[in-house]
Amino acid sequence: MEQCGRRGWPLTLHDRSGAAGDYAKMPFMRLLYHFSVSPYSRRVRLALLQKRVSVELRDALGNAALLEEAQRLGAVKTVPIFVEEDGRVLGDSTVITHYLDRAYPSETPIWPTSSEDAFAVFEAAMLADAGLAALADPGIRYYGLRDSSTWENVQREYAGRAQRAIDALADRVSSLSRPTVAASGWSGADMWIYTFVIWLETLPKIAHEAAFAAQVLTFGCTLPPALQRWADQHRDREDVRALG
Ligand SMILES: N[C@@H](CCC(=O)N[C@@H](CS)C(=O)NCC(=O)O)C(=O)O
Repeated sequence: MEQCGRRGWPLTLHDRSGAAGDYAKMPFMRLLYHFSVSPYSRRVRLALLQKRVSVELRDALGNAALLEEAQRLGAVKTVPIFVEEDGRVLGDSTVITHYLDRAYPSETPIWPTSSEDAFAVFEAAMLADAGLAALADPGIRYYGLRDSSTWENVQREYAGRAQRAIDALADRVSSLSRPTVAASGWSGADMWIYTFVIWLETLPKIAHEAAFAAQVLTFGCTLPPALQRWADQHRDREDVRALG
């Protein structure tokens, strides 16, 4: 069991990743199928902590049985997959977090409701999503096509898109007069940017053992110091530290 927060964070995230198949015998609780290093999954884990919604974590990375379970549940076969207490299943990080805001309205919103914050928050989330997809789709999903004669052009196009999104995020966080994108505080925008930055920082460290990281690095994108400095302000948050 992973304790969320070392100074009394009120939630527990139970990680019984190794125990696929035993669950029919247990009382049902909310589940999150996730990949420990995936920014899509990690942003949902931050959102769950913000909403103080407890889940049982099932890390499907490298666990064939759990991955099969997750893929059986989700029509488009991606993680994260959120399973409600009553067994209803939702995929897609953006959708899950919008659902959490509506299903658990008494806690701080993940997506701020004021029009003052909305523009910057949704723009930042879009840039993080676009940058991540421009690297993860061709760099991981479609990397098998790299021997195609058109690969160089495709790679240049997607690397350009990713870098423009990353640079735009650096520009946005540099112009903030506070640590968070929204005036109302930590929000989905910060979760989206932070988990993307951490993923980009992690790639060179794991490239020797993780093929996907080495593949993404062939796109040659760079992480501006402004984004790392922005992330520095959040690295010690209890919820961020609880991600491990
Ligand atoms: N739009 C989805 C994307 C999720 C996604 O791409 N997840 C990756 C893990 S990082 C995945 O499941 N990859 C497995 C696959 O595509 O087969 C979201 O926001 O949740």
